[in-house]
Amino acid sequence: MELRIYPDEVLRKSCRPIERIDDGLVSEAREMLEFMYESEGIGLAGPQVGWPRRLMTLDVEHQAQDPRIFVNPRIVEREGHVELEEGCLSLPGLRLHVPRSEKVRVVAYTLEGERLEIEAEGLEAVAWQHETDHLNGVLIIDRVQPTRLMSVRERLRRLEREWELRAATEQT
Ligand code: QAP
Ligand code: CO
Repeated sequence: MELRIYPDEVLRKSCRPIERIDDGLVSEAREMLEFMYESEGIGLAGPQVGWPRRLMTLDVEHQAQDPRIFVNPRIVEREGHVELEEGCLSLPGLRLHVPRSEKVRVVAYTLEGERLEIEAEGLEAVAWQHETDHLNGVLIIDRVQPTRLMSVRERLRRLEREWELRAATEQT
C-alpha cells in the first residue's frame, strides 16, 4: 500500500459508493487500517491509498476499539462551529485551521453490513468531516480562506515539485 500525496489526481476524485462487501474489500480495508497506524494517522480515506471508493478508517484516540472501518459514510446532521488545526497524511508537513461543524451525526456501514448511526463532537467530529471530504475529492486547502493559504503556499509548491520529479522518474 502506498500513500498518495498532493497533487496526486486520485485525491481529487469523487469516490464511488461500495455496492458489495466481498473478501477483496475486507482485506483492502484491514490493510488500510494497519497502514493508518503505521503512518501515525488518526484517519485515512480510500483515495489516499489510491482507491477511489467510499471507504475510510478512523481511530481518533488510538483506542483500537471497533468499529474503525466505515463503508459509505455520510454526514446527515451538523451543528455548531469549531476550528481546529488539521494535518493530512496526503499533505505532509502542512497544518491549517479549518472551519468545521462542532457536532455531526453520521450514517455508515461496517464490513459486516451493519448500519451504524454515530454522533460525534470535537476532534472526532472534525475527523469525520475531514475524511468524508476526501471521499468527495476535497482537501483542507480547499476549506480555508485564500489569505490563510499564503502561509502554506511554499509548502504546496514544494510538494508539487516533488510530485513532478517522482512522476518523471517513474516514466523513464
Ligand atoms: C485527519 O489526519 C484529521 O503531516 C487525519 O507528518 C486531522 O491523521 C482529523 C499526519 C486533524 C482531525 C484533525 C499528518 C501524520 C496525520 C502529517 C491525520 C504528519 C504525520 C494526519
Ligand atoms: Co486527510
